[in-house]
Amino acid sequence: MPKKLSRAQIDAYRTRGYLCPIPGIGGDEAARLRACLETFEAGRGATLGQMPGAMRAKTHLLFTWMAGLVRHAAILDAVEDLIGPDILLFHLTCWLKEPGDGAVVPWHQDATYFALEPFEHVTAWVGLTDSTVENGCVHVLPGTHDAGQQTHVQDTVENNLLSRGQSLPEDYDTANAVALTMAAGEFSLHHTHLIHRSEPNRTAERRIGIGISYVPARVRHLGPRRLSASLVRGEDRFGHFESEPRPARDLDPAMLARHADYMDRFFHIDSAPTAA
Ligand SMILES: O=C(O)CCC(=O)C(=O)O
Repeated sequence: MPKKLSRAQIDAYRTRGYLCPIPGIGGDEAARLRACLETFEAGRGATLGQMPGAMRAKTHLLFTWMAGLVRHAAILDAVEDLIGPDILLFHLTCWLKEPGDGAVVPWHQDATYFALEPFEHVTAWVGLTDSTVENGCVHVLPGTHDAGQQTHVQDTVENNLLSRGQSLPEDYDTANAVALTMAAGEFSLHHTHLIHRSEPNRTAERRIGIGISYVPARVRHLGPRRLSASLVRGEDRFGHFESEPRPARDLDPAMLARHADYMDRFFHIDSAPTAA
């Protein structure tokens, strides 16, 4: 018996490779989490401002409020319906798009960045603001996950938010694309092979989404380094990853050191899979 999704939604995910929008943490909780993020940013002062780049990844290790979000039942129940009860958080990215910053995300598949197998990783993208076509929401190409891993090239697009810049060379027909619009507090789910991108924020407000990459505990990383992951539900009977602790307080020096270590391991992944 599924915990949150209907059988029709589960079938739709298998066929189209995504679901959106899904009721999630709610607008009030999204506003609270946004305020946590922006209080931290304000504390850095006007010149430093925004969340620094290195803290936008694996942010669940640095802040208790982010550690709570990634374990929220409204998200995990849906993820469990797709990948089962033993769930690891493999990676997290804060996708911040400021008004006028021109930031884009070119066409890509998440699997390119992760070198995991089997290809069961699912990304939950949680809106802390509304996500609209105007403010640069994610667009997906339905069904493209079925074709497996595609060859990416090193991208030269300016203002590319992708960490390693690998993207798909093809200019896909956007007539087939679906805009994943949602209200703050809702979320989407997409498959690791689903082709997607996002355009610049053309509004006067920032757009904030938290991309949370979940895998079943049976999934392995293919590279030579031992990577880390957080057990967020169930049991890890495989031990394929070093277990990340949950932060007890914000910006704990011990967790900052662990974060730096785990980030270093993650950003040295160099073995993108070539074929599914
Ligand atoms: O938030 C965005 O604009 C892009 C998100 C994305 O590419 C992802 O979650 O995989």
